[in-house]
Amino acid sequence: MKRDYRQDFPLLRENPIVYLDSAATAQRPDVVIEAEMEFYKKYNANPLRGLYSLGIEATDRYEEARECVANFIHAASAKEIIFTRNATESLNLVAYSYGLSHLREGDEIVVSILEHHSNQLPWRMVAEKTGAVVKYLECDRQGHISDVDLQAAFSEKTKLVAVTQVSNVLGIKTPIDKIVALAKKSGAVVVLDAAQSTPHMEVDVQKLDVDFLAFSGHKLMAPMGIGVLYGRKELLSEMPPFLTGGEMIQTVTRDKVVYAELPHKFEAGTVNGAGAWALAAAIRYLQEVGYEHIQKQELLLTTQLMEGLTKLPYVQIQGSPDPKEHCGIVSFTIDGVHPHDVSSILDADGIAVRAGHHCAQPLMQQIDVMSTTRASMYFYNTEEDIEKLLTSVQTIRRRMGYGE
Ligand code: C6P
Repeated sequence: MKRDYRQDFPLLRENPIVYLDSAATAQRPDVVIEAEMEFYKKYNANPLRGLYSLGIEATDRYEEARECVANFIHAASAKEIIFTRNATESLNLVAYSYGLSHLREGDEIVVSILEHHSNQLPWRMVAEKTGAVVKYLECDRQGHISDVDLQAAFSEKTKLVAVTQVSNVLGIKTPIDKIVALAKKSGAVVVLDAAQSTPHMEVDVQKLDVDFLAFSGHKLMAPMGIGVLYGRKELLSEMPPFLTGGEMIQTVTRDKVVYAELPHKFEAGTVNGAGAWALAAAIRYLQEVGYEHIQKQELLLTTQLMEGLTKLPYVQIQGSPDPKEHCGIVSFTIDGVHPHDVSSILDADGIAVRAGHHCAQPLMQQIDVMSTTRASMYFYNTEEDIEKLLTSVQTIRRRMGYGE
C-alpha cells in the first residue's frame, strides 16, 4: 500500500492546506521537530565550550550532525563542513573570505543568469570591491545553457564560477559537469548553489568536483536558521575568517591572534546546536524516504500539472515543456491576471503557491516576464493536491471578470 507521507507532517496532517511552496521552504516532519526539542530537553549546553559532561554531550551531538552532513554530500572529511544560518550566508562567506582575498582587477567571475540573488549579489559586491568583472552565463527562454553560451562565458581570465545546480524559478538543472570542466581548464574555482538540488537529488561533492557548495536546511525539512557550506580543505585552510569573535580562535594575546583549526575558524559565536541536530534528523528522514521515491512522485505530479495547464489556452508554462526538466517546480502565467492576484485567489481556495520574481530578477528579464506563479512540489504532495490546483486555476479568469 502507498504510504501517506502527509501523516508524518503535523502541519499537513492537521490542516486542510494544499501546500505547493516547498521550493521556498519544506514542511517539517515530527522526527525533525522532536529532534530539535530533544536537543533542548536532553543535551542543552553551549556546544564547544563547557568541559562538564552536559557540555561534552552538546558538543558530541553537534559534531555527530556535522559527520552526518559530510556523509550526506560525500565530503572527504567533516572538517570541510561549516555550519551557517542558510545558503545565503554560506555564499557570502565564500565571497567575503575567498573572493575578496583572491580576486583582483580584471579577473572574471562567471555567474549564470539563472541565479537566485543570493548567488549573484555577493559576487557583484566582490567585483565592486576588487575591480573584478561579473560575466553572465546566458540561457535560452527555457533555461537551457548551450555549449555556445558556455564557450562565450569562459576565458583565461575566469577565476571563479558561481552557479546553481537547479533553478528556483524554472526547475531546470544547469550542465554542471560541463561547467566544472571549463572552470578547471581556466583554473577557476567553482561555487555550487545546491539550495534547490539537495532536497531532490543525490549530491556528491567529490563526483561533482566542485570547490564550494552551499545549501539551506529548511528546504530539506530541517529547521530554519541552519545552513551548510562545504569547502575543499586546502582552500578553507588558507582562507581568512568571515566573522571573528568567540570560539574561532586558538589563542589571543594583545598583539597576536591564532585562529582555530577547521571547521571552527568559520563558526564564530554560539552555534545552532539544536538546528544542527535536527538537520541530521531531517537528512536521516530524507534518506529513509529515498531520492528514488521523491523523484518518482515529483515527476508524476509535475506531469499531471503540466498536462492540465497545457489544456488551458490562456496559461503559459515557463521553462521546458518536458516535466522531467522541472525538479518539481512549475512556474506559469495566466494571460491578463497578475501572479499576485492568481496567488490570492488560490489562497482563498486553500492552496499555497509563491508569486513574484522569486529573487531572480535578471532571469525574469531574460525570459521576458515580470513575475510568475510558482507551484513547487515535494513527495508529500498528492494527485488530489494537483487536481485542486487545476480546478482552481480554471476559475481564475472568470473570477477576475473575464468571459472564460
Ligand atoms: N529560494 C524560493 O522561494 P536561503 O534564503 O538562504 O535559505 O536560500 C537562498 C536561496 C539560494 N539559492 C537558491 C537557488 C534558492 O532558491 C534560494 C531560496 C527561496 O525560491 C526563497 S527566496
